[in-house]
Amino acid sequence: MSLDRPPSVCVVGLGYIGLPTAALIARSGAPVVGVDVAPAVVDTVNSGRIHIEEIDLAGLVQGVVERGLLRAALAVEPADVFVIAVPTPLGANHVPDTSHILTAGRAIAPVLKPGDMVILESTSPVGTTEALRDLLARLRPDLRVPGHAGDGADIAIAYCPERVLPGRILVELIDNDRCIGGITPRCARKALTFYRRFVRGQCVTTTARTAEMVKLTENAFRDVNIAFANELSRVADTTGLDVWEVIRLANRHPRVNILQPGPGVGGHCIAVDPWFIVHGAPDDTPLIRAARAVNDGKTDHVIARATAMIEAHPGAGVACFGLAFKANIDDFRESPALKVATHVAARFGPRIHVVEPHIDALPAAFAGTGARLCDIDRALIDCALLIVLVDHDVFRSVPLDERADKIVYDTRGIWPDQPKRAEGTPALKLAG
Ligand code: SAJ
Repeated sequence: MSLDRPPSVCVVGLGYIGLPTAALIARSGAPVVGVDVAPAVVDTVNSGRIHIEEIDLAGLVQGVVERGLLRAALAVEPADVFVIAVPTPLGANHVPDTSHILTAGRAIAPVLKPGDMVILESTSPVGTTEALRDLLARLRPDLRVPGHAGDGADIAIAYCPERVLPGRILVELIDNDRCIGGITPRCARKALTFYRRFVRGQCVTTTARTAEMVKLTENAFRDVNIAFANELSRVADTTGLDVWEVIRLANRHPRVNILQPGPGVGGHCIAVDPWFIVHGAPDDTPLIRAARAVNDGKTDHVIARATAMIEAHPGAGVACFGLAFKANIDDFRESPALKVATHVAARFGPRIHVVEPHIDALPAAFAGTGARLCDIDRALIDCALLIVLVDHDVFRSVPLDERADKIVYDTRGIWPDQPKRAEGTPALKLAG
């Protein structure tokens, strides 16, 4: 890879991270081939369109495709830099599945040449980048790989995780600091030079193993913090306290920053990544395991309280507000809200009205339950019981006069002004 002309780049995996990353690299002037296993994804991108929902991504992709800087393909092509951004799901028994990374490595190996660089971005168990290095060494014994050949290596290999939030991906890919882990310091430096093409945040170099652990640490920390908030919400349920007020006031301490309770932890990151650490150190991670159990247990707790509330008001219409795994997005992966709503729909059927602004038909999980999808205005008219499962902005905006007489189970604390009933009457507003 020469320093004067832009490197040619091959991004393997055009998902939530790969496609925005490929588009930003292309916009920096480096020609990019984006590779994906799904022909529909390849066709969509080559037509200048996108297959995922992300703010500002459609215009960016259309622009770089029209300028001939981004092209999608089904097969890996020769390039100076290869970026692997493929899924790393959890397999059975919470065992990380890195098979997609190794498949990408096998696809890259035949087209590798001296001077090339391979960067792994997928969230990975510690040691995965070295395993990728060893795979490339086995497949290409003619190439000297880093860590096996001192600084005389023919190729560079690095690990650089992303830390973006859906809905802010393009902003955060540019502005967030990047932790860049090299198999050797020379690899890290070479990767840093590459990321400087489109990253404005601080680029900090370290070892590949450290960078792998940094990514897992960030998400495991968040999971433990959320678990603490969820445990506080259960204590509040038992003691009749308002957990939202307790956390809001505790966080006024200059060194306290407790996150928010919810109906559990969803998505394909926070609920998944902690298990990568547990898998690597099963006897040393009781806290991380416990946090996972608390967060998953919170969903069961919400199901039990919602069920009790519905049973205590026979015949009343019930509105479930939200199915997505977090606010203001349309992603339902591992969504605790979806688990709660489908559970009460299976139990109470036609009484259940689902309000989810990001869809126009109920997911298949509701088939046969009799539950219906309805808009927020209809739900506020037809339903006496409101269960808030997602903190979409549109739900926050419901004024008190439209819900003052409702019985509310607010698992997200979006309506702090919801009146509390005097002792002895059914709880008007359950804590979390
Ligand atoms: N949640 C709570 N309470 C909170 C915050 C979140 O219950 O106070 C829940 C959300 O409702 C959701 C889940 O946790 O169900 C995950 O939400 P999230 O806000 O953590 O969103 P993710 O998973 O999309 O993004 C996280 C981010 N990691 C950190 O903030 C440390 C993001 O920066 C990562 O890039 C992303 O994981 C990832 O891809 O790893």
